[in-house]
Amino acid sequence: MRVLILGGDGYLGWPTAMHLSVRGYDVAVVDNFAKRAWERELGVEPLMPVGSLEQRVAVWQELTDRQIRVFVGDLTDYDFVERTFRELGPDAIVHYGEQPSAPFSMIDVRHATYTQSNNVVGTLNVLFAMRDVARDAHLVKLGTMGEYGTPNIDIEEGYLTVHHNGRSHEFLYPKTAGSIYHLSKVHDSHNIHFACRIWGLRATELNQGVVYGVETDESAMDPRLATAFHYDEVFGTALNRFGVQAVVDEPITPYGRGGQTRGYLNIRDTMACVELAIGNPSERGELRVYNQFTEQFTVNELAQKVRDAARELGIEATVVQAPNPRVEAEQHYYNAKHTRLLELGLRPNLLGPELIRSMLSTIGRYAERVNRSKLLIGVRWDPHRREAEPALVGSTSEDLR
Ligand code: USQ
Repeated sequence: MRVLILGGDGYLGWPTAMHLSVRGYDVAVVDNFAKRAWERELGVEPLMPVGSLEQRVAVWQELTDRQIRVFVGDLTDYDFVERTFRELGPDAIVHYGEQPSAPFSMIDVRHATYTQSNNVVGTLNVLFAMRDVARDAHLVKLGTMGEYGTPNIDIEEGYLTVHHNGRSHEFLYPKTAGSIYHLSKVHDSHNIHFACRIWGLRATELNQGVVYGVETDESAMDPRLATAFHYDEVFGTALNRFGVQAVVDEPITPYGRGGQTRGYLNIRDTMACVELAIGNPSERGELRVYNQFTEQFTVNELAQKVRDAARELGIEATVVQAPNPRVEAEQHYYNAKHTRLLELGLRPNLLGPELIRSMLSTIGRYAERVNRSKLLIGVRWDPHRREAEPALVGSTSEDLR
């Protein structure tokens, strides 16, 4: 089976390429290395040194004798997208090729418009190229749980049936996204739904929660296969940041009241979910939606888990309730369904103390590389809002509940 991974140089794209390649899929990747340019712009770097895509592909071939083909180009260039799809004839297209950071999209108007045009136009090009030269391919698109926001009702997997004046209709679940980035994915969802309804394309959207983890089985085979793990405010996500903060003796920073609840999953489970989606393609004309996470936590709970695991390694981490740079609900109802991937056979790697300790130990090997000045960069959702004063909490477990 021929799989084309869009965004194959990224935190998830590269491990997915290796994961599928070693399992016998014929894998090709597309990337324009935009993420590396954004890193240079912000002066941030992944925790582990990450070789160029060409170097990593060469190391992979040396170790496994398996080839991963590379196409360098930009998804916002329609001719490139169509040419690549025509040349490769993919059975499945795994689409990670987007600007993935909420804070990046909120820096200013330039970053906001860039994020939406890059993500929405790139995905539209993918849909039109599928329509014209890869009609049978199955699109596996990385969506996000953040599309739904934090509504005061249960979150279903993709759709909601609305009963109104004696009639009912099934709609895409209403979206109340919390950043310009998350909104770009909402717009993608509507465009993909349209392409399935009108052109009969087949697609699966994986509405993923926050991913954590330093490595996968394949990236751990050799340091030269490492993936781009970030801890900075813009590209680092909650648990990954908390782990680095604990190791380098910087305060762990749940924002605001810390009751923000999100779905989380291990990077190894991302690989498994994508493989399950590829192996079970949707029908023609169907957009299937899976909520892709395995557990839900508040950020205070995560901070506490990291602090407790660090203590077992002899690290006394502190937790500081940092002023929230975002505008978001800090205490809210959250009950998101996530049964469909489990029904397909997903066996989750849950977040236990041993896993956090092993993450902290791996991070510890690279502690010298941490640039503390990038832990807080200062992107704010609304620069006109007054900040609350930071308060120190966290001396007891009770404080963090
Ligand atoms: N948070 C803290 N302290 C920090 C960093 C984050 O309290 O130091 C909080 C945020 O305010 C937020 C929550 O943790 O309430 C999650 O933030 P995050 O930075 O871990 O994740 P987010 O911005 O939502 O985005 C990440 C990925 C994105 C993906 C999304 C899935 O960058 O690509 O779509 O997770 S989800 O969150 O389910 O929408």
